[in-house]
Amino acid sequence: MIDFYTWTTPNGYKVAIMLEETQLPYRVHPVNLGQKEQFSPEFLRINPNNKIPAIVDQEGLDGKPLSLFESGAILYYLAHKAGKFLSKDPRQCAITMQWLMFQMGNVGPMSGQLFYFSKLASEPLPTAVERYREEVKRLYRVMNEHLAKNDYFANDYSIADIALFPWVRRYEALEIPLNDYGALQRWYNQMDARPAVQRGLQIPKV
Ligand SMILES: N[C@@H](CCC(=O)N[C@@H](CS)C(=O)NCC(=O)O)C(=O)O
Repeated sequence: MIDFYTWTTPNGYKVAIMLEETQLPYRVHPVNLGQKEQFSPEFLRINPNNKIPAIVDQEGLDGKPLSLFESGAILYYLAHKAGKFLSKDPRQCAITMQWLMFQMGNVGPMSGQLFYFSKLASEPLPTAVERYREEVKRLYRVMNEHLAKNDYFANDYSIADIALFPWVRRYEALEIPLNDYGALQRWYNQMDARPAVQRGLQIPKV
């Protein structure tokens, strides 16, 4: 059994979608970020970095409990455990990890900063909004160009697609017209049509 600590945000949805896709047994523990539950001593024992998602796999891979945070590491672990969505071929595996890291190091943090400066910041900072909007648009162009030549980020549907989808799904909140990026829109529709993706987007139920 996998204990899954999450909330209704893109990094949480990545793991929720993966758990639904793999059908690994799990139970959900909502961590209400609005109520600052990520700072509770119980949760800090699981993730000292006070962020969701986190998991505790009670069996691990060797019968011993394994506690993990950082969504990219969790996706990698679950792919290994389920034997799904990460190719065993070293070349394909490296390409999948490249796009997973691209999400973790670029699309997630830059979209997060754009959302903060355009929607949440208490004082308007046009230079920050401009900087992050241009960077996010550049990242959309990179994804679009790749997907113009490839059905998915790696060869087949993988943890790279699962990591990127919940972030690209924020395009409206970021005021980026997705239909300016035809191939990315095609991929988005394909992802959105997957039943496990839709189920994952309902977790946690709040
Ligand atoms: N790099 C981390 C980022 C996790 C993250 O930023 N989580 C946000 C929600 S999407 C969070 O829990 N924020 C609460 C906080 O920073 O206090 C990952 O991919 O797991």
